[in-house]
Amino acid sequence: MSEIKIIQGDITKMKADAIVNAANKSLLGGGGVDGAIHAAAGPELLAECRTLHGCPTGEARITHGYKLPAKYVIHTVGPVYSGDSSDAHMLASCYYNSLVLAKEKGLHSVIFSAISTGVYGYPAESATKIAVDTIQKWQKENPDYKMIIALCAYDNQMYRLYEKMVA
Ligand code: AR6
Repeated sequence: MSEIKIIQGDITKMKADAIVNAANKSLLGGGGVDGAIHAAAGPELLAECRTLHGCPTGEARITHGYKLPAKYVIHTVGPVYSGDSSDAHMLASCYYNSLVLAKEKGLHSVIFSAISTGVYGYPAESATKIAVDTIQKWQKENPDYKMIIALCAYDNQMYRLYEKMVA
């Protein structure tokens, strides 16, 4: 019932029930995709984020999308890559908890940014494998729920990695 797609480009231009932001624990914006999402959504997004009082690593929170084409933004906080075994567990939790939240909210299409692979330094190859494995685990556990799950690559290299992992 659900499917995984790979797409490339600027996630702030993409239409879906929700896009998933690579946020930090404050949820008050930053650089990278987080900065781009806040800039495109407008100041109301930051105002709603302030009411959430942050988010621990590995968890997810949801807000409206405001001026974005996406109806909602799921904010998840990836691990800062340290080389410790807890990194993989935390990154998997980001994908899993974002999908749990999307289903709770009754959403049927979600586009993920490549959590932790920018400023937070997670090696792209292992991060994409964790993303795909975790999404597939969620799909197996939710066989009757219709969800289009897209992985958004910003550059060609990430796109090729996703292609390799999904194949
Ligand atoms: N659309 C899609 N993907 C993008 C875009 C975009 N517009 N811009 C960047 N990416 P990063 P992190 C990709 O650094 O590593 C922020 O300051 C980018 O190529 O945004 O989880 C937060 O506030 C990379 O593959 O997130 C945190 O403090 C991916 O998005 C911190 O950065 C994630 O890169 C989070 O770091």
